[in-house]
Amino acid sequence: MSQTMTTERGKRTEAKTYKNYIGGRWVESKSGKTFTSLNPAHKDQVLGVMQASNADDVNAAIEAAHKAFSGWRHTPAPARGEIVLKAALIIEQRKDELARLMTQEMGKVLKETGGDVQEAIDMGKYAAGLGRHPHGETVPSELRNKWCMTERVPLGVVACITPWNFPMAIPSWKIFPAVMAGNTVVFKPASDTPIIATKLVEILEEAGLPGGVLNLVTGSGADVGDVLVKDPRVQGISFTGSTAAGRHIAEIAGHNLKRLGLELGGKNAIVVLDDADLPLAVDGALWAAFGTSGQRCTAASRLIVDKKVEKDFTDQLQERAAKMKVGDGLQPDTDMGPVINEAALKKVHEYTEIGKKEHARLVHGGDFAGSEGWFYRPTIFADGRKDMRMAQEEIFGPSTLVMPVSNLEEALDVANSTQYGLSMSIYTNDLRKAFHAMEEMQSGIVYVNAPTIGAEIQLPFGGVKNTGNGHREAGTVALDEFTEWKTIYVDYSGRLQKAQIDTGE
Ligand code: UN1
Repeated sequence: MSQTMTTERGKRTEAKTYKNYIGGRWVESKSGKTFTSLNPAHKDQVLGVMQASNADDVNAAIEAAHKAFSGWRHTPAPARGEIVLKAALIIEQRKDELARLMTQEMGKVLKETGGDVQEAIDMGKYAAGLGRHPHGETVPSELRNKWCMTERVPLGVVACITPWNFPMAIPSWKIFPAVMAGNTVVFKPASDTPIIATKLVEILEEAGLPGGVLNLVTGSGADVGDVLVKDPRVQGISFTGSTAAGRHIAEIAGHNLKRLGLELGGKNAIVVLDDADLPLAVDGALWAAFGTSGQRCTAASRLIVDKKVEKDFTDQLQERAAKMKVGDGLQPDTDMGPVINEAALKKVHEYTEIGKKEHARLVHGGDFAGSEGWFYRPTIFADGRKDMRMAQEEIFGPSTLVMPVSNLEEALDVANSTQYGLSMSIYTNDLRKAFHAMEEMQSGIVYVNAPTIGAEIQLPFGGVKNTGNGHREAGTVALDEFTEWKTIYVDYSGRLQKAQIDTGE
């Protein structure tokens, strides 16, 4: 089905209509309303028409997930794994096509969208294997003829609410482990990337996931997200997004005592000491500050550099940034794509104004880069101080701040002086300094001689302080967010044995 649309600038275009997926069927929203998914590199290009869902749709999705739970919970975990593995293999086959679509829908360059898709493939393969892993332990009893063990059990219906910046990788961190653990899912993707989310769901359907195990409802946070997290049938929520939205969800989940995994903001720092390999540090800073147009939770928006090398570092960084080509991520010579939408563009520019007012020194960029899409130039400020708003607030765009320091201790103090703690990195050739930083950095992820981005799915991902609430995604702990522990004691002595009181004789 497709629809003729008139875009903002009055152009008429054909766009395909996408539906919700509820109980194994593709259905329209009961609201009768739709919204569009646009290409941030070409504001006039409508990629698809999506369902603007309402509470009725959310209810139907929860109901479907609730109904499917018993059957799915009792499906052997290795059999669940076969389906997830098949999905990973389909994604692998279609990697190029999915990467192209993702570049069109969210803007980052093809190499990076390929990486995003690859992360989903990796996560699918890894999660599928969890189906054959131990899901509990046996533990000795203090009494005779008594058997003690633990088992992981699913939560029930879980809500996966995901952002647009990693529109396949992050849903895969959540959905694959959630279904592997035996949960059923209601998936609410970001409204900027609903088509790529739909593709993921189509692939899981094709891989044989039974109807109702995964349900897709597109629409706004207010109309879909809120209803979803408030419903008592939803036992767990996994959310990645802004700190403000996370706090809002946490208040609701806290009131209802629900399981909640949060992955929120970051203000990640790269520390560069005077003994560092400077070109390597510049390479890392450029990639971490401007990859995905700075729109990663792990992006480096603070570059904390020893004064002895700061000028050299900043000059090299500026030179490299000046060579970057900003444009459509589908073009092979583009280094950096657009930001996601107009609000994001305005916010990035607002921080440029804030930076100037705070007397940070604009070294590069600080301006829009064409009007065809939401483009901004790679922006570098210098002379940063830790009390600046630029040094404290998440910008989520291609803007970074060089902050001079006198030594390692000051660097660590500056690095730790924000409310966030997702990813930090240090460039040094001094082993002692590297280990000291590893110990002192208040951060969920620490890199040595590598930038703040580059997390791999077989390790836990998540942050400390206001970046999260203690949960981690992926890695060996991938199932933690989506399971409860059940502890089981079996007494086969045939008599009453009292723990802590009887001696076990
Ligand atoms: C995110 O920015 O939300 O390490 C996820 C990285 C990626 C994941 C980023 N593998 O930057």
